[in-house]
Amino acid sequence: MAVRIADIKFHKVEKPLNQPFVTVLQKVEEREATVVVVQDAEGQEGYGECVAFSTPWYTAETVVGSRFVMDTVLTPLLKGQLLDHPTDAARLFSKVKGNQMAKAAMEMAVWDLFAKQKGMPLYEYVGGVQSPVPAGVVVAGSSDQLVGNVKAAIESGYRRIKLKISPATDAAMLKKIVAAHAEISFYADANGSFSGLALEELLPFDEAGFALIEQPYGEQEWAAHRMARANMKTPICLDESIHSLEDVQRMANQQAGDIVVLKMGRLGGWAETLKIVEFCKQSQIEMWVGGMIEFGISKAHNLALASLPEIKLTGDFSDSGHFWQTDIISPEIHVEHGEINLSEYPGIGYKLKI
Ligand code: OSB
Ligand code: MG
Repeated sequence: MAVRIADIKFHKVEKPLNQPFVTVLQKVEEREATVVVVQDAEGQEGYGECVAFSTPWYTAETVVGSRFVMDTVLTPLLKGQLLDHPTDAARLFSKVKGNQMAKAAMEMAVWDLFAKQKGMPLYEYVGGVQSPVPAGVVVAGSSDQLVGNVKAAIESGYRRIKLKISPATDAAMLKKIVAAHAEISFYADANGSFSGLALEELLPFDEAGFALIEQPYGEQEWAAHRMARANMKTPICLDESIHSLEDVQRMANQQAGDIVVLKMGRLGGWAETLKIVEFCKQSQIEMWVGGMIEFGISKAHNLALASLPEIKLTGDFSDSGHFWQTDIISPEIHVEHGEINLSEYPGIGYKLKI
């Protein structure tokens, strides 16, 4: 079944967060994103969301830069094309360097459209089986807010909580929080804030009881991550370091990590991500799906990814209401008893509401 990409449209979205999201990297108070709509000849629509931030604090891409690339570089490559398979989109984009978030937004919209043409939920179209998907939330901010925020998350039903850490974090206090909630799986995310020359700064966090520690060192600090992995009992998980299958292979070859965070925006879309899932399955590397303060279009794609049987660890899946007063999809995404039911409608299964 071939799909003609007859038209491509973009919508700018901008919303304040319910609460400022404060990490060592950035204070985010407002989120901008670009929604991509691809249309086939019959006017059926596929949706993607570009997850680049307003400024380049997490990856090098930005809202304005990614829009430029989507408009002037990627649209001419995709518009009017007759695609036999959704992987054709990534192939058409392959001569463009970098710009994974821009590519992913458009490529993911194409996957949604193919699933809709087949009349299948996207999660089934990609081979997913797990519904509901377990929910997971991130708790950031200063240490005096931490205890209360963790308590609130548990009361909302979350069974997996990610805490942001940095060298300034009191590891002994986190150890107490983790010990007080034996039924909860706690992850720690450092966003590369530790110095690769000072393993001793990180070691106190090895005693805190985290299920994993995410990205203690910078994106390119493979040797430091290898050192941490060799000297710690807590599994080391890489987020910012992973831009492609090649990076996952490097992690494996250099024994620089145990676990990979999958983010389709950072990886350029479904095609590259599915290659990584296959490699990790063969190499027995565990995976989970990460979030980036996303709106519902992106989250719906992420939920479909998390439904794959190879993905065993709980990802960043919070309720639409966690970050937003109102999300951009209908219905919104809801956490019930610590889980999210996947939509059974074709494609991502949510309507765009902007
Ligand atoms: O490092 O995982 C990260 C948000 C923006 C950019 C990077 C990260 C994050 C988060 C938020 O941790 C997770 C979420 O959206 O639920
Ligand atoms: Mg992270």
